[in-house]
Amino acid sequence: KKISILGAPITIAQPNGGVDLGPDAIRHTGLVKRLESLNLTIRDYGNIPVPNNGTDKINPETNLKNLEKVALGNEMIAEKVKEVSESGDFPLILGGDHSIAIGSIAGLHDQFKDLGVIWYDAHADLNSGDTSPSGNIHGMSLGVNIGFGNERLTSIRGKQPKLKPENIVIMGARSIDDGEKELIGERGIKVFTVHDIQQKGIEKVMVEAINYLKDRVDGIHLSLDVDGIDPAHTPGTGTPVEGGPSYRETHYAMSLLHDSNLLTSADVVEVNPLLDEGNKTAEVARDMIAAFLGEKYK
Ligand code: DIR
Ligand code: MN
Ligand code: MN
Ligand code: MN
Repeated sequence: KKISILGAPITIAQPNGGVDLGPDAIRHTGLVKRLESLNLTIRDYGNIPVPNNGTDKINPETNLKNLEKVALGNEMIAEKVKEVSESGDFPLILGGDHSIAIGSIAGLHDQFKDLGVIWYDAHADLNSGDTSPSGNIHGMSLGVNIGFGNERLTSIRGKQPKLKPENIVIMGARSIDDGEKELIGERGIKVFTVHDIQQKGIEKVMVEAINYLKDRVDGIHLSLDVDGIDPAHTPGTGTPVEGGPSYRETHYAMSLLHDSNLLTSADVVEVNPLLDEGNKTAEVARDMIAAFLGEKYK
């Protein structure tokens, strides 16, 4: 299998400087060597030159920050993802903040009309300008993918929604805003909160998610926000939330996802080395990538 690594360093869809350094922090953990040891062929395309000169001002008309530049960056990401995906490679997109999933999933849409998504995150990222408490577009990217939100974003690579709500599974959620809860109910989006993980165990939850998706999708994209994992393991991220699934639970979930043979692409986002303890969060990201690409303990 061939893996294409794309750095997608958007930082202006959230307020903390440093998440633009995420792709290089993950590379510095020896990611490529680790994946080559799994007999994978790796091509690293470097970082996409997205515009990152933003402001922290909310546009009062849209309740959004940096809309045009976030849209331009995501158009660039979408083009590149489309190119590597259509070449037959597995796209591995390193963020950057979680807004980059607007571009990555738009770029996959030509090839995957029924893409399934596992959104592993403390948050649901289903806000829009109408519901967002912050104006930060990284909290809106899953909403944009189902066609909800500002048209400048939902029309990247065409006006059609890029995901069907019934093809989405959110996992690890523990901070969902009121407007997001409403949308989840209205659209019937499947959510496994940390309480579901506590109750059923991570194995049952992941197996349920895979079984739920497998008959209705033509591929599965993992969108792994490192704040989905407990901040004891991933302190280097902008919006940590206590009480997440552990390293061990997440690693096992990633391993089960690999073994499903359904995973076709992934993004790993919100690693911020300026908020980290050493390079710990990037190292955890590397380990999770190795797990969903097939590394085993024995
Ligand atoms: C919050 C935080 N729901 C917002 N979202 C975050 O601003 O929309 N997403 N941090 O990753
Ligand atoms: Mn997120
Ligand atoms: Mn998050
Ligand atoms: Mn494999």
